[in-house]
Amino acid sequence: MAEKGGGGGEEVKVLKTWSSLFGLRVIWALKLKGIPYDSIDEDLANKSDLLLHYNPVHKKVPVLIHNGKPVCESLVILEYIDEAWSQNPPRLLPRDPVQRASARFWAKFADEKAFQSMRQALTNEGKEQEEGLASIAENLK
Ligand SMILES: N[C@@H](CCC(=O)N[C@@H](CS)C(=O)NCC(=O)O)C(=O)O
Repeated sequence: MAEKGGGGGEEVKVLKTWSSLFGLRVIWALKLKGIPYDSIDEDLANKSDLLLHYNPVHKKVPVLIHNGKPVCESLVILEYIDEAWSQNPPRLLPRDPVQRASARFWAKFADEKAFQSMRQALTNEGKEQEEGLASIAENLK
C-alpha cells in the first residue's frame, strides 16, 4: 500500500512496514525535516522485487530511495537524511563531535541491547521472559 507524502522536486520513497520501529524512525526524521516522501508498505512474508533489489544484503525494511539511489539500515538512513537535507532544520545529530559520538553510542545501545531485551521479554514466557525483563530494568538504569 502506498501513502502519498506530498510534492517537491526530489523523489523520496521509503520501503517500510506499518509495525516496524526502524521504519518509523525514518518517517519521523522525514516529517521533522519537512521532507515530502512516498511510503510503500512491504509484506515481509512476501518481499517485493523492489525490496530485494534495493536491499539485497539484508532484505530488510526500512530502505530509503532518494532519486533512485537506495540507503539501507535505519541509523545510516537518519545520518544520510541529516547530511542530504542539512539545510532543513532541525539537525538530528548534534554539531559537537563528542555529543555526536555520544548520540551514536546510545543509538547503538538501544538497537543492540535495549531492543533485544524487549524482544526477549515480549516473545518468551517463564524464565526467558523474566531474564528479558531483568535485562530491560538494567538497561533503563
Ligand atoms: N538494523 C536494521 C533492522 C531492520 C529490521 O530488523 N527490519 C525488520 C522489520 S522490523 C525486517 O525487515 N525483517 C525482515 C527479515 O528479517 O527478513 C535497521 O536498523 O534498519
